Amino acid sequence: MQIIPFPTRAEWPALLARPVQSSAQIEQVVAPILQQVRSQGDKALIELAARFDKVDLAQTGLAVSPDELAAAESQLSDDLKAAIRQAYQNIRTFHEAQKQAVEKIETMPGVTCWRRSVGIEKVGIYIPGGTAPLFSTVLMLGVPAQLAGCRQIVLCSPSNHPAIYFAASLVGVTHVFRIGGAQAVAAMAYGTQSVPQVYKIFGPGNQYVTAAKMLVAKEGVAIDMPAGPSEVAIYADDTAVPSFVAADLLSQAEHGADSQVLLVSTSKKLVSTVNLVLDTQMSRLPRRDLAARAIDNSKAILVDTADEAIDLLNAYAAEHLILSVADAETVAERIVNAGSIFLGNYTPESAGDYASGTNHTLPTNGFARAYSGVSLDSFVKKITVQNITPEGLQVLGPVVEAMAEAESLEAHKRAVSLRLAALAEQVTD
Ligand code: HSO
Ligand code: ZN
Repeated sequence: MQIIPFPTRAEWPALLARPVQSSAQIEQVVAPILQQVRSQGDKALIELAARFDKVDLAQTGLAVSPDELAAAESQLSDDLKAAIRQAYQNIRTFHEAQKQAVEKIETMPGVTCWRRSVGIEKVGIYIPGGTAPLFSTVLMLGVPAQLAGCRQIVLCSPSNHPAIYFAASLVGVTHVFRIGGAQAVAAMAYGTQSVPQVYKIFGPGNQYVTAAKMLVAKEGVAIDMPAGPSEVAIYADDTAVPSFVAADLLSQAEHGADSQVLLVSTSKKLVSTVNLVLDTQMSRLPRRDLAARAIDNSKAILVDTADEAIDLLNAYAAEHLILSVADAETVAERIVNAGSIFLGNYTPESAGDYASGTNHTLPTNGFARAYSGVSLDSFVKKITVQNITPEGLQVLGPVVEAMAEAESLEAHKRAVSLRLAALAEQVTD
């Protein structure tokens, strides 16, 4: 891993920049796919699966049957099922606590306002195929959808891994389809003869899937967030255990050649030891080729002081931030830009990726400056409700009248004035 010793602040932006992804070309490929699915529905899905994935969906059917979903359980080891059930429970417990009781607020006497959370009726979850079957993502997206009370939860994945089906059953997914790629996003966005149309689409994917999500978002379908390559930043001092730090860097690097990892430290000794251990650990990984390519693009940055480290981490706005430093919790208080923070030597990112309870769908690419990760909120709309009594309108009405008049919106003013006049008449009657 490349070591950058003590860069100046002026050098930070270039050091922390993510590789630019040229989306225009990809959009040109994806737009006709969306169009084809929109106009031809299931027929297009079958044709595109044959062309891109070399699978015959006409033969298998687009939908995964309830029997096939139920059969997945018997194909998994008891240990894996127990682990998935525990993760499900922890994610559920953490997200359940995000529910807020409805609070009725009286802003003025007789003027009562409140907010009701309502689950988005129809949501779609995309789970990529690729080299790793991300069934953990089924839990991360399915659990909050289930808790939010989404009526239809549609899952599309080109992978038929039994753990994906088992997790889908646990979270109460209502429809599962064997569809992958941009065409899966199109199917959920527009609906086809078989696939129900949804209002919001979640989930990771390659550049084509991401481009498809961005395109349908322009047409009014909500999406979770624009997903870039996964990232981790680790801030470590001499209290950190080098082999743990190396393992955490590699756990992110093995996701893909475009993954981003960053090590920040005030300690030269720590950085050079991590670098050595990293090479040894990497050589033993089954996915070492992918990890090596990610590590090639990654940096270890030495800084002079803790304050500088914190400024640098806030400038980077990592998706995952591990603080392997003394008094990590106090340091964490000073972090204002990060998707999810992991404290101390015994909190690996993997814990959050799978099972501690927090969500692993997080803002990448610097989006953590302004976006949060997926939570229960991502699956609900908040509807405000208000109720004003006649007495309430008598105190609030003049405020509205004055403002409406000043905005030259006479009808707005009249909607109040007529009512105030009617109330005045009732009094004189
Ligand atoms: N680190 C990934 C999530 C994941 N890791 C799934 C393992 N499985 C993005 O947050
Ligand atoms: Zn991961």
